Amino acid sequence: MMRLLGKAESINVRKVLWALTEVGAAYVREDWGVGYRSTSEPEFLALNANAMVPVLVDGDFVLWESNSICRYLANRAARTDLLPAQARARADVEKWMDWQATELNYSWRYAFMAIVRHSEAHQDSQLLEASIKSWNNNMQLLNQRLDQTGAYVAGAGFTLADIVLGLSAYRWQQTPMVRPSLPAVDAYLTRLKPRQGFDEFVANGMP
Ligand SMILES: N[C@@H](CCC(=O)N[C@@H](CS)C(=O)NCC(=O)O)C(=O)O
Repeated sequence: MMRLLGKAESINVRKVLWALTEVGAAYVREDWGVGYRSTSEPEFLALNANAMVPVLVDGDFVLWESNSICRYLANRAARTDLLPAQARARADVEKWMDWQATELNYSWRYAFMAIVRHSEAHQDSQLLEASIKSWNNNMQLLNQRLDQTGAYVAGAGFTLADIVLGLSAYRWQQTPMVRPSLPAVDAYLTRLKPRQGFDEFVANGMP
């Protein structure tokens, strides 16, 4: 059985938990990360020298980076609905996953650490304002894209891009800050709600 190392509160672990549910794979999860076993322990560092969760262990195969793990799980289960085989369709899904992991994630980090985590190291009002602005701008871009497709991020069907961006959209919606009204993002979260795993791993009260 596969092992997933990482605390259930982590947004990156939650991506993998939702992906595991979507593909119907059996797994055991172990609590690692801040508040649990330290990722600095040699046992963990031997699996991921980056000292970050999640890590997936599948037999003698070890993988880290949440989006890569999601892609591996879809490939392993031959789920071309989640990650298409056709080059262009696949590139569209991967583009949005990469955008989430880079542009979108960079934009929210400061604001989230300040507003939700109340981090003392993130209380500069100018940096906070800049982060909120950039986060909202990125979400506006997502809203525009969802307006175009009228359904999911990569088009008419649910894909891995919706796993990673569904979690991101929920975090944005749950963070108490000034937010523009983004009806397509709100409708998107409502559209995702019936999926197995959504209530448990996404809309579970943890931003
Ligand atoms: N790019 C990595 C980021 C992983 C990451 O930031 N993990 C955080 C939790 S969300 C972490 O491990 N923090 C250290 C800890 O909890 O010990 C991924 O997507 O997997």
